[in-house]
Amino acid sequence: MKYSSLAIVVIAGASVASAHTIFVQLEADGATHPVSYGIRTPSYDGPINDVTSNDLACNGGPNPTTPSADIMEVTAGSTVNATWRHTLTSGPDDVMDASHKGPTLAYLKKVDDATSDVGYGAGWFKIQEDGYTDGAWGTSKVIDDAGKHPITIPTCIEDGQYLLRAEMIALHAASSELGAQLYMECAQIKVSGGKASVTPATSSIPGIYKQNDPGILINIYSMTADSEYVIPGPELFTC
Ligand SMILES: *[C@@H]1O[C@H](CO)[C@@H](O)[C@H](O)[C@H]1NC(C)=O
Ligand SMILES: [Cu+2]
Repeated sequence: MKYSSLAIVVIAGASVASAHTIFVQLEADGATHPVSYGIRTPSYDGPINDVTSNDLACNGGPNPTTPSADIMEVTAGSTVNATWRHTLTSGPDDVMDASHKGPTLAYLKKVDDATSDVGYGAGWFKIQEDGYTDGAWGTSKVIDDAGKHPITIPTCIEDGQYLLRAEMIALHAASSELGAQLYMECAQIKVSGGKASVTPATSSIPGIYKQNDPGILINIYSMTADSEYVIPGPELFTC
């Protein structure tokens, strides 16, 4: 049993080296923004593996990102779609290799200037998470829905500029240390219509995950439909 699980990991790892993913564009307030508009997208689609790296916030490092001068309007309480694609030029059938199973998550950080904020550091709060339910992974739903990752912007936050960090964590090789593949990009948004009635508790990125978190260091091949998956990171913020 152990041997066959290991074999699957090795095969999956070898065949999907070029099947990573990028959060390429945002659908918000009725607009489908062009690819890379208002998003710090990288030219390379590789993951971040080191959860202690500053690159965990808005990517970078091995996947250098291009700055954007654009900021997208988002109404508090609305649901936006982060759209994921294998590369910046892939179509809706090419989101990410199906082997890349794991949770989807999203975080916000209030900033003075979304075009210049470094991203990493304090101020982040989690606004969406989808782990493993009845044998279905969050990432599989995104792949099956043409790369659409729905994220609801809380109604109770204050207006202003934010970084919206959408994330998918692929666990196909996560049974060894540094094996989890974390994919994330930051969109630059301006929220309006917020009630400013609740102040979220915030966390630092890096700092939200540990390399040995049960949701980061895990053998997903031993899971059944009834298995419980512990989504990593801080508690989900709700109004
Ligand atoms: C998000 O995608 C769904 C389909 O998957 C669509 O019905 C919805 O209108 C999209 N939302 C936005 C804000 O475009
Ligand atoms: Cu990959």
